[in-house]
Amino acid sequence: MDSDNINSRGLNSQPKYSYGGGSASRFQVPDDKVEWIEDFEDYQPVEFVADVLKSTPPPIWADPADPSSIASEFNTGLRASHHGEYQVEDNRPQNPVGRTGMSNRGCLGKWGPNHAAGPLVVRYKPEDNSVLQFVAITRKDTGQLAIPGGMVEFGTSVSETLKKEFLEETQNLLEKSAAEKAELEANVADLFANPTATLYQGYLDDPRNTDHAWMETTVTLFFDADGSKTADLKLQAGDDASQVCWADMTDDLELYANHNDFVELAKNHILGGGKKGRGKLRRRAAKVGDDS
Ligand code: RP5
Repeated sequence: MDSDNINSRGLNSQPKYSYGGGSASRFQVPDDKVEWIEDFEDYQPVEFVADVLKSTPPPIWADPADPSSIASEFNTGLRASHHGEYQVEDNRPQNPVGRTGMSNRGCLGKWGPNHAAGPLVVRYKPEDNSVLQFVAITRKDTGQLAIPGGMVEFGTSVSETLKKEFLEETQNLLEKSAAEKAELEANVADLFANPTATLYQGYLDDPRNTDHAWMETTVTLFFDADGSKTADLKLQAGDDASQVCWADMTDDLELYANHNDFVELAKNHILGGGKKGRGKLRRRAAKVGDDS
């Protein structure tokens, strides 16, 4: 059965999310009780706020603990969802896909949508050009392979975030001198000035999602068809990444969250194949009211 919020309900076979060293469990939500319209009288989500959000004042990237002061901003501007208007109950935005077994924000900074951006940089494998490869990181938090990416901070754009996260996680930009930074930025300028396609914008089945805070992402494809724009890239992990590599885009990849779907979309886009990944994501979008 194709059900939603698999990672968001903690039902995956992936490593359990550690919430910055703390641990948290979720109330078990059966497949047929995910959608809010289904009665679930016994539902008792676990209220959880990670320690990192509890400092006074809260971290710069986080909302106040009490959402009442920002309630008028929900469904507007940077707090809007890609899936249309979400419900707000008792000043808490409601996850548009459904129940997750956890209430409050978990370890996410924002109430409601937490917007991210992920650059999918793809080339043909130099030793075998029947194989596509993408720049993959190993995440420090779960140890899983993933598409690079990060949060779109208020005041920055998706395109800035795509380049910034790529440079920080795959080029270790934060540890470089000013001269080295300038060289690294120049090295990717052409690649990032010419995105191939926006592959996806919307809800992400991320293990950090809760009933009141969830990830949405923009995944952008940068396909270097002749290898010229990535020839000089020297991969070096940094920031949230412990490792970085060119990973073969094989069918048996096991990536963080539902990043596999985006690799599938990229393969279909480049190779003009079937609509497998696209269809799955379309069903998710349809369920939350956006069939684009
Ligand atoms: C994933 O988390 C997104 O796809 C994005 O890559 C990433 C953003 O979170 P951090 O890497 O900043 O934790 O859901």
